[in-house]
Amino acid sequence: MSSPYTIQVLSIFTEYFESPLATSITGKAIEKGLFAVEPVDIRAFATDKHKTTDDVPFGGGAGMVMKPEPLVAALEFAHARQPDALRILLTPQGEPFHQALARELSQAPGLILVCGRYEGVDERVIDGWIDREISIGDYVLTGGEPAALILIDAITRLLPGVLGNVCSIDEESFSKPSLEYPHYTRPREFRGRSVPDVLLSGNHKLIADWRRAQSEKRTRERRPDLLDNHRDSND
Ligand code: 6GU
Repeated sequence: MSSPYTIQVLSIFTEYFESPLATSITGKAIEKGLFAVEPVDIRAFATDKHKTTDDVPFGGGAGMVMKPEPLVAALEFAHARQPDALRILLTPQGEPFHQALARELSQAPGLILVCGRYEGVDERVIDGWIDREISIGDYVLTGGEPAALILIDAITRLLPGVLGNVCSIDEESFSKPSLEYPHYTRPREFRGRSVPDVLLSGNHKLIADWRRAQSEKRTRERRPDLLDNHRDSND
C-alpha cells in the first residue's frame, strides 16, 4: 500500500502510546497497513543540556508552560513530512470532540496531534502552528496523551477495512444518535436471571421492535440531551 492514513503524535511521553496501539483492533489494523501512527518526541527537539520543554509563566502564577522552541521545531518537522495534515492541539480549551467530528477527521489527508502538558502551551505556538484545538470533555487530565488516544481510536475505526463489520458503521451514520439496546448471550439463564423471552422468539420483527423501544427508552432516561439536539452529537 502506498500511503495509508497517517497520524503523527507529538508528545514528551511517546512511550505512552505503545501498548494501546499494539492491542486489539487498532494493533491489527496498523499491522495490516490500514493506517499508521508515528510518535514524535518533542524532547528530542530541545537544544539545551537538560532537554527542557517547559518554563515559568510570564506574569507569574502556578504551573509551567510548554516553551515554544522545541514544540515549534517538532511541529515543523512533522509538517515537513506531512504538509497537508491537519495540526490539532489536544486541550481542555478546545472544541468538544464528538462523533461527527471523528467522521470529519477520518476524511482529512492526515493528522498531526499535539499533546499539551503542564498548565498549557505558549499561545504563540497555537496562533502560528495549530489549525484546530479539541477537548474530549469537561474534566481535567494531566496531559493530552489520553485524549490523543481517544481521537485515534474513534477516527481510525471509521477508516475503510479497520472494522470487519462495515454495516455497523452505516447504521451509526444514518440513524439518529441513541444509546444501544441491552445485549445478551448464552446461557439463557444465569444465576437466576433470564434473557428476555422476545429474544428467543425467533420473530425478527418483534425483536427489532423491542430493541428500538429499549433503545429509545434508555436514551430518554439517561441521555435526553441526545434527543434534544440531534444535530450537535451526530450528522
Ligand atoms: Cl484534550 N487535554 C487535557 N489536558 N485535559 C483535557 C482534555 C484534553 N480534554 C478534556 N480534558
